[in-house]
Amino acid sequence: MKIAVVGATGMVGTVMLKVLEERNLPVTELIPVASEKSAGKKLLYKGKEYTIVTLEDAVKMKPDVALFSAGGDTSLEWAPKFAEVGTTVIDNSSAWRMDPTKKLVVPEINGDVLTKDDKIIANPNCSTIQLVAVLSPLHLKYKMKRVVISTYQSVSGSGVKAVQQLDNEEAGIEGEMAYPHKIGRNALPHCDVFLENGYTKEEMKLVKEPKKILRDDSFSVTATAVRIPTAGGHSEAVNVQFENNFDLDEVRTILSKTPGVIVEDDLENNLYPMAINAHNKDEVFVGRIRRDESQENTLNLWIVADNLRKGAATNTVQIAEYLIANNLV
Ligand code: 11C
Repeated sequence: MKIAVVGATGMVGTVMLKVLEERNLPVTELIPVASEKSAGKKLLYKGKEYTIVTLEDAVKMKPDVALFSAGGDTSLEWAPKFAEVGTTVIDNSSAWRMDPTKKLVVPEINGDVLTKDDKIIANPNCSTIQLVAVLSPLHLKYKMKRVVISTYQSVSGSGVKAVQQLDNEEAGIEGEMAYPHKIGRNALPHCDVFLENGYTKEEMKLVKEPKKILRDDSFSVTATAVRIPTAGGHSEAVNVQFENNFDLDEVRTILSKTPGVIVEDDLENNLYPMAINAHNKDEVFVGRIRRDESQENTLNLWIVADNLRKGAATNTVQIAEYLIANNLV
């Protein structure tokens, strides 16, 4: 399998290479792709040196699969060019997610929607992936009516410049600002850009993407997305009202049997999911599982995952694995 990684030197691209290596995909030829500035430089994959190439050269090499993490504009321009030469693109940007002709996939939930004809496949937003990983099995059992989400998102979700801003602030160094305000010792109710309706784009991703992945728009969602000074790992407080009543022990059993989900919920031992523990892990962690006593059939949850792994690189690689395993590529 000839696999290209577009944006190979970026934050998510670097993790994609790591995950590809760890999960041992049948890569016969790796094509690392980056901007003109990085072209010609070398990078290591499984102990072997590979030369970084430009997008133009990569298209000519006709990879079987291209994992894209190079931003929405690059994806809009280049994903169709790869698709034209027969490459299956799995794109980590927001460019294609809500396009009705493209699939938005978390393989454990809706991998079955994929066919050989899907040449551009969208990877959901990080905050969405960890949310639906936990909500999907509960929705199947109890049917969701309304979901209220508050996120606590790490600076790594905003990219290298934001990680640098936090590092600079912690070291007391004046530097370039990625955010309009200080992030250290702060909480910014501002992830991605503001839209006409007063919500941020990140909040609206949480409203729209779960409905597409779960193939159901009968439930309603509202969200507030907040950036906090954690280096990696997004956390979410989730309040979910179901049509049907539930039993808390049954909820725990369902979640503990869900592939890719780990229940951490032992109050006596102060065990609950934390960003610091989710770092470098591929699973989604859920805890603080409790009944909302103010409203019937309603559950409160705390959901945490490594936003660069299951939230981005790992899910993208898992889509590639699914395609390979089902002879769809
Ligand atoms: C954040 N979720 O943490 C974003 C990062 O739409 O793929 C990923 C943006 C996206 O700000």
